[in-house]
Amino acid sequence: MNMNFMLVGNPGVGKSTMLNSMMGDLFFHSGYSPGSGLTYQLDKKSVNGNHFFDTPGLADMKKREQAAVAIEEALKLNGTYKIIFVICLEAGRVSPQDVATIKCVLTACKVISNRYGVIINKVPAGGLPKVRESLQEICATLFLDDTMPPTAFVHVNPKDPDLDDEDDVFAELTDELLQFIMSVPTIEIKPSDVEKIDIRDYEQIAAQMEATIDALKADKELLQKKMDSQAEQFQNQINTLKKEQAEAVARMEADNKKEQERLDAEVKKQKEEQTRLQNDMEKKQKEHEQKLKEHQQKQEADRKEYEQRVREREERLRKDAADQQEAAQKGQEALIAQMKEQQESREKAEREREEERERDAREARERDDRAMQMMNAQIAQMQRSADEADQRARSAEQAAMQFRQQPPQPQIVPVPAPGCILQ
Ligand SMILES: Nc1nc2c(ncn2[C@@H]2O[C@H](COP(=O)(O)OP(=O)(O)OP(=O)(O)O)[C@@H](O)[C@H]2O)c(=O)[nH]1
Ligand SMILES: [Mg+2]
Repeated sequence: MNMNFMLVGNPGVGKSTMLNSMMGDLFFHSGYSPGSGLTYQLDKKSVNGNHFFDTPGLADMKKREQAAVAIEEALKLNGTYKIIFVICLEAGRVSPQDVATIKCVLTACKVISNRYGVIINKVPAGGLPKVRESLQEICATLFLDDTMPPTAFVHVNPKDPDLDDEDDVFAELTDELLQFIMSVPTIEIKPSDVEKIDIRDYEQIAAQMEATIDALKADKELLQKKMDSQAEQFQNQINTLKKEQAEAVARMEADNKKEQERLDAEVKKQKEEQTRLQNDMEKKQKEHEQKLKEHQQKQEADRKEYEQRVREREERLRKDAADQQEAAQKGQEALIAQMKEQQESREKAEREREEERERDAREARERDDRAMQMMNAQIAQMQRSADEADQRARSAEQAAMQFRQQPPQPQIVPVPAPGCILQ
């Protein structure tokens, strides 16, 4: 369940620091701020679905109106609240301003009644035993006003020396404080439950409270009476809460029982469904197994048949291959023989051509030789003819010379017979 945690208190009491501790980190600004409050308007943060509201205090006169609006706004956010007032004692005494603040808020939102908590914060270590001892007396003064329903949920929180006047310092939440916050009663608040916070008489209420507190302190008998009556009220509140708690537990147990019965019925139904499904599944499984077996048998038969076909085909192929190889072998041999034959005929033709060429060459040489011989004979003949001509020329010349020297006497020369050649 989402919870609205709302801390209300006067400036500087440590609300922002405490909210940070509750949320586990520095979400809100905290610090030493003399004069007026550091938180001056409603500040909201959420963690894990829970909402945390930091509100300003009403004691700051200048910002009181703004603070009242902020508190009212936080109360009107609708939901389940844990409302905790944070106060500080002044010299061990309740501050009239703190009482006035609680009174103003409880008056504006009556539905809260006594379902709220009070943390007496920053109690110095030295004063702790005394404060715890006189807690009843402190409560008697705190809830002095009869119009203010007293709460039994009051917690004393010691002062942390590490936080003294520090700014934005984170402090771990102590187990005691956590337990107290968890124990504070919750309250459902609707916006319609919240009236305007009336701050007109704030100072007057505070002054009146101060006077009454002083008077009460002086009148021991009255104080005791107040304490006794409050003790009774606290006891009643605790009894009421216990009763409520017991009723809530009983309601929860009844709801749980109902839920358990519903769940049991659901489980039974589911078990039946499961058994039915299981039976169906087993039946289907068996059918499936049978089908699978048949399928496997068929597959086995198919496989064998296939293997047989493959074997036959392989055999056929092997035979075909052998036949083809043989044919190829023969073809190759025939081709080789043919090539050999062709080669031989080529060589023969070549040889014949060679012989023919040699014969032609020889004949040509013989022809040349004969021609040469004829030529030489002709040259020799011509040489001889030339020599003879030369001889004849020389003879003619000699004869001419001889004729010039001794001209021949005319002689009668017989006429040669026809066909004789003159020399
Ligand atoms: N010693 C000590 N100082 C504390 C404690 N808690 C808060 N402080 C200091 O008190 C001062 C005021 O604290 P806040 O958390 O800012 O108080 P507040 O109530 O948010 O104040 P406003 O926002 O001004 O109204 C800071 O310097 C805190 O460090 C505490 O437990 N011990
Ligand atoms: Mg603050």
